[in-house]
Amino acid sequence: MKKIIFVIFVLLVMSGTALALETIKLGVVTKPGSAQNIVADKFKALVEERSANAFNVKIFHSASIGNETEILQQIQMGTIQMGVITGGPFDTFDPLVRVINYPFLFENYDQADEILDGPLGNEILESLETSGLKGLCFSENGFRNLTNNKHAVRVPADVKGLKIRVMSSPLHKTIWQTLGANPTPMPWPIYTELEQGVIDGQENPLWVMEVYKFYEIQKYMTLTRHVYSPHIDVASLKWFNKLSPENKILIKTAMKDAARFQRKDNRDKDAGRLALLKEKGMQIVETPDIGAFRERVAGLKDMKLYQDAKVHVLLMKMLDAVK
Ligand code: EAX
Repeated sequence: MKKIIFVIFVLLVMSGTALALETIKLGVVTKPGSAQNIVADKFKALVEERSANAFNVKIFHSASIGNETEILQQIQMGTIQMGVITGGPFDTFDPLVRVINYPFLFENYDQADEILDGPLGNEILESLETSGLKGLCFSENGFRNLTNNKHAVRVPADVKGLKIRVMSSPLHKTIWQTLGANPTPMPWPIYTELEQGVIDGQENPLWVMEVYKFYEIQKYMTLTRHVYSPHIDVASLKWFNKLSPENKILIKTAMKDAARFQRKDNRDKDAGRLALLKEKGMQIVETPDIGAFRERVAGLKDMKLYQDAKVHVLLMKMLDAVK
């Protein structure tokens, strides 16, 4: 009997060594079914499979470990290893990220992919290292659209005085101030604030209106597509630097594959979402006067937000690249 117990003990120790299980904690603020969660779930599946379970990814969702700013701080410190975080809140960590959230920068998905997957996108990912973050790649929230509960918005004048929730980002606040709204920065989620009328509206891609059921509490939507909102998929630089060369490649490749998968998934579902939101009774302005909106915010590039030399140079390169 003693012998059998000893053999089982030895086998357990051996299998434990062979597996060398390492847990990767990954944070997102959104709930299952959201764009960020689709990236996270796919990344988990790929990494666990490709490492034969040497890595185990534990996803903390629905802001259970804090809002996006707080998750980024934990990643910087290395208390959690990874996150799929919306572009907006990076603004206060690294102003260079502001460049990709510039209003009306990208016209379509192809343009966004070409630039973000190219050298200009890479410049932003590399810059994050100064903030202790390893930028792996971009996945997407998508083009952001305005919703509100007061009236239909067709031209910038219709925005005047609307209380709009924005992400914690000086840029997003300035965009809406410039358009004449009354922007309030607030972390995600915001259903209760919309329901109780603390704010009149918000802006987000179509999937948010569906997954978070904003059609129940927001009557009007305008396809403003004012900002293309990527997620930046990041790891703790401290943690990432300690990985073996093979594991660095494993993590980076799995995240890139997950991001590619999610971008396609998001785009494939867009038309169906618009139909669903109409069916649910939202009044949708599909062709607002984009020219007028664009003109109102055209002066942003000359504002203080973009005056840091590095930020300004990159913005000019981006604006040139999308011409
Ligand atoms: O992804 O805070 C935001 O508006 C984000 O877009 C939100 O997390 C949904």
